[in-house]
Amino acid sequence: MSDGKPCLIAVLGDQLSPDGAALRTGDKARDVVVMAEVREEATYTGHHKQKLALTFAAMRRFADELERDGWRVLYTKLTDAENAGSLVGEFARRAEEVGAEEVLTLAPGEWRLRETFDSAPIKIRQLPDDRFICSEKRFADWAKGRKELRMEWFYREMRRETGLLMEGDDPAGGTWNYDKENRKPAQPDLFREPAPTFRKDTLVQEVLDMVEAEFPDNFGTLEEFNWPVSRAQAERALEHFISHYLCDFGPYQDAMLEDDRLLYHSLLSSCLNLGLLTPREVCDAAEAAYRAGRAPIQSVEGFIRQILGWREYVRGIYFLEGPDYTSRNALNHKRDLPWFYWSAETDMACMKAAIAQTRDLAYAHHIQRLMVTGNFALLAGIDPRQVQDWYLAVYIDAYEWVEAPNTAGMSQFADGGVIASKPYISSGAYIDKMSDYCGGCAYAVTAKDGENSCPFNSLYWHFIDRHRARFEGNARMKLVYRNWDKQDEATREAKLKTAEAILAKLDAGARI
Ligand code: FAD
Ligand code: DLZ
Ligand code: SF4
Repeated sequence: MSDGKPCLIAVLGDQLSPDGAALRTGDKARDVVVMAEVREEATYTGHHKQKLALTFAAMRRFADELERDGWRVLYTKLTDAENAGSLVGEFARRAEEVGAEEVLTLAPGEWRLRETFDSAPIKIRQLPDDRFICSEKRFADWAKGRKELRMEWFYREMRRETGLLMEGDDPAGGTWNYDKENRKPAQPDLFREPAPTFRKDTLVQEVLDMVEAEFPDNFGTLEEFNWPVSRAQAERALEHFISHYLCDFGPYQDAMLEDDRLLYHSLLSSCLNLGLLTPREVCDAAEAAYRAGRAPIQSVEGFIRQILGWREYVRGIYFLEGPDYTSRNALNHKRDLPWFYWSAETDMACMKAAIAQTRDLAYAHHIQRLMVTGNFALLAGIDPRQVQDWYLAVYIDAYEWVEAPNTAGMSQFADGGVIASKPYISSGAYIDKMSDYCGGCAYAVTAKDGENSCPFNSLYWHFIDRHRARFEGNARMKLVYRNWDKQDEATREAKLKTAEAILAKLDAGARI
């Protein structure tokens, strides 16, 4: 890079941050930015149509912004005739065009691409992605020598290190974690400020049309597309969340309502994952609301924990555990993913609601992902690779570094307990407590067995029974096994028989 030759600075579709290390290192007067919409990235999974549209629209907008900022940008659109079809192919083509010998980029958020870049015929220098609060090295240092990794301990260290929500050496409000005060069910609130809307200008409309034309069979619909595609729109989304929803975020973050698909969630994950917002500025904005007395500690702490804690933690785990993480299957689950995950054609009201909103919005909130669709897949023994493929495809914010640990680890226990100390499973009672789905369901949540009983009820005990050897000794599950063993044999038999019938229906591709 020093002999006067230009360097190519590659900005990938989820690296849309003007102050990432690659752009910071580059020289506007000499270097050239390369950005490319390519089939290889558009098809490594069956991305939701809205995810494709958001990626391409945000990339185009960011390229415009870089040009306005004085960069020379070589941008390839998906349908350009000369498009090489892959990132490495485009880098090579552009390098030849400008006489560059080296490509500089932020290390991608996926092992797949890191390995591809390492073995590319052109030299690609991958700089550590410094858009996170905790670097990969920092996480590895923290993890070194620990017998067990737990998010809570990591999170407290991050609080101390960043000073976020700290009063000297103590946590603000006197407690590190306010989860116990949260977890409330919600009621519909007709007076709540509506979610912000983002104008579909010509650029966005062009991309939406292109996605519909090029990917007509991909999962999802585009009608309700309403995602921030630029830094300015992302700032507006953040501001709106802080002003109108943060206050109630904590208590209702686990709640689910049939007619309120978003509740008090921020919908900021796509902005964060694309790089339109930094995690630090989002945490700072939430903390400022607390300090100004505009939001209570339990909401602000709950929100900051998701970003400073969970988001940084799962990324650390993904890169610490290595490329084989996604192929683990600790529970030896082998069943195929039921077709209704793609069609929403099921009589289970909770599953139907979560999948239908996923199709229409490319969004479902954490508890829908974990305790509805994830819970069902785990109880039913679905192959975790297929479950991961689904989560990677269907959500607006899906990138492997964050999707895989959440799905394989937190949701499916496929990593054998690296992320979760016990499986996240529940019967229908939890869903009934946290949502209003069960009232309108074809199944009876109070029925424990029989054809009309809630499938989560019998599948729950089937899971407990079939995984006794693994979980019986887990201190956090002792009570559950005691409860199972207390039930008389006929009751247990009836539950297991009901579960077997449901699993047989799944295997036969029948509707449930
Ligand atoms: P909010 O509820 O408003 O939370 C605020 C922010 O905290 C989010 O924007 C997100 O950046 C962060 N956050 C919250 N929970 C997590 C978490 N568990 N891990 C990482 N960050 C978190 N999140 C993704 O960004 N991409 C994924 O591909 C993804 N896949 C998931 C798969 C499963 C099975 C599960 C259970 C969770 C997954 N999550 C994923 C985490 C979480 O569900 C989403 O981040 C969240 O629902 C996004 O909506 P929001 O922006 O409204 O979040
Ligand atoms: C997700 C995505 C898609 C759909 N398309 C592109 C693309 O055409 N060009 C690009 O540079 N990046 C794209 N991306 C984002 C990459 O897949 C992402 O950088 C990796 O998944 C690593 O996180
Ligand atoms: Fe879901 Fe069971 Fe409730 Fe139906 S009864 S909505 S399947 S939890």
